[in-house]
Amino acid sequence: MATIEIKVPDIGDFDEVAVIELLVKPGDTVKAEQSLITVESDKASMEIPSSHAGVVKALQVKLGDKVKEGSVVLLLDSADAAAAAPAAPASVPNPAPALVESAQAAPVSVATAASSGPVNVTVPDIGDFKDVAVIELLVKVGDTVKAEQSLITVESDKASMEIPSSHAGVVKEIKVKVGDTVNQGDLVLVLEGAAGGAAAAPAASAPAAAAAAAPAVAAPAATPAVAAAAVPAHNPTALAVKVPHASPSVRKFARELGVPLAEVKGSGPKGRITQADVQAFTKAVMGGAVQTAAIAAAAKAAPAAGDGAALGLIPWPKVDFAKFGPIELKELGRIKKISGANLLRNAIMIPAVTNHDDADITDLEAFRVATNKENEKSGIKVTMLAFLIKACVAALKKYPEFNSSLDGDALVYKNYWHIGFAADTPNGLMVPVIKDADKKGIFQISQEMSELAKKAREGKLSPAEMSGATFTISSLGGIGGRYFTPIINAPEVAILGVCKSTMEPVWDGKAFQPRLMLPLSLTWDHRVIDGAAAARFNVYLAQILGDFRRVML
Ligand code: CAO
Repeated sequence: MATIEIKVPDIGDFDEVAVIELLVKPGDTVKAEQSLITVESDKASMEIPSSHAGVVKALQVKLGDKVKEGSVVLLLDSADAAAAAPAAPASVPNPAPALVESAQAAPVSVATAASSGPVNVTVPDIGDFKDVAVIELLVKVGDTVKAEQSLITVESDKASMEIPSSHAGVVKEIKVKVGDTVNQGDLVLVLEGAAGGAAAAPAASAPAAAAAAAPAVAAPAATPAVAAAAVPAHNPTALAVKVPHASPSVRKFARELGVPLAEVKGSGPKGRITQADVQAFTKAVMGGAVQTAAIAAAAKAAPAAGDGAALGLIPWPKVDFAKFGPIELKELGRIKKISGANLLRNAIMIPAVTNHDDADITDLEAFRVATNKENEKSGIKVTMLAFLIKACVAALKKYPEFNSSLDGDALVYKNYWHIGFAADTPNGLMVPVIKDADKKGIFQISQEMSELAKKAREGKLSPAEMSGATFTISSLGGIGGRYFTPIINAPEVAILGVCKSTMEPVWDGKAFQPRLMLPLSLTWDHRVIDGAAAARFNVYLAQILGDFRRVML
């Protein structure tokens, strides 16, 4: 074990960048390549990774410090380092892909300047980054842009950066969309009437037609200061208000929760959005103190009765009910409004089919009752739903398309099994999620389910506790009914509805036997799943419920 210094690796031409986030603390165990701190320039943020695995001994930087290549970030007790370089605690190899954010500094293709014809704006030299995802479009067709004005934001797993325009002009065509991946040289957009000239050549602002035919050549990287000096006209402020200012990890966190960053108020330096800001925003939304623009729009677009105009339908009947008898008007609750908008979208957009079946749970129910009796003192009550969750995981593993989501023309197969369950609450329907149900036993699932259901009823579920489901079960077993047609919880592709089990006479080939039968209703997305697959899924599920030992096969 040796104590080594972890230093800021090559970060390109940045002279000094500010430390805006500490991602580890003394005592933390870190892996090689794990991000340690986030640093930020005026247009990009990046995470500085560890070159070795080990335990953090002491941080050598604090928030607000300026660092550059070679600055010591922290001291790490590392067994790796001892093995690799026992006598050299000082310098460590350059980790990770060099986190060079050269985009805003070296964007400039010294190319067509004062041409009035179209100009192709391409992705400049972005250092070692490959296949970075476009996460924001900052301009639209018809916008007038200045040279150096940011056009799109791209993001890798460790850095986000804005890609600036090499010319001034009017946006004629945008060649990328959110979700695309781009590399150096890829076409971003086409500008027309590029009268401002290339950004790195402000002197050419007087028409320099001679440059018009020159091929695009990426200019050498300049520091942000140089870039700024070269483009005095560059004015990031108007843009900065529009672009949420957050580190890649915070952006990722917000995306996972579905939080619109543009609506979050940043409390960090220069209005930067922190993870705590995103959490506070989510809490405020869940508590009803804040409404996101999307929710407000959805609630407005899909009021309780929905007017159907957007779908070209005839208007919803307007009836003066008071004419026929006494009435009382009560505004729908917030959860009902939100779930209503979601249910309407899912019902309309998904070509859904429901298969009904029965499972013989006579033996399983006897086992459940005996188990509860044996474990009376544990305080954990096992209900049929816990077995159903486990049985569904087995069926989802056998038929993985039921555990997938549609992404355009592609299917995303998920190698995790998080099962949502519909919970009836005084405020409306909530769907808490049992995460990694495949790794949990029946007792653990039962206990988590009862805790989550309690939280749901008390309105205390966190967004994280309702996110990430890959499949949902809606059980009305405790209430009654025979069959129903549950609505798929998009972007999932199937949902299982369960009703109350009843004793029924079942023919065993010789005689009718009294068997406890559980009604199952599986709704599935016909874009992803075929009828035969759905029938197989149900048959397999019923087989497992009929003989739970099959789960082990
Ligand atoms: N058949 C017969 N009895 C059943 C059963 C079934 N399929 N499922 C549960 N039961 C029994 C339980 O064993 C329990 O009996 P005891 O009180 O005698 O022990 C009783 O019904 C109540 O069970 P429960 O509902 O408390 O527990 P659960 O694990 O089955 O369900 C929860 C938990 C949170 C899913 C449930 O309380 C709930 O909210 N269900 C409604 C879901 C819903 O609204 N779906 C519709 C969505 S579409 O609008």
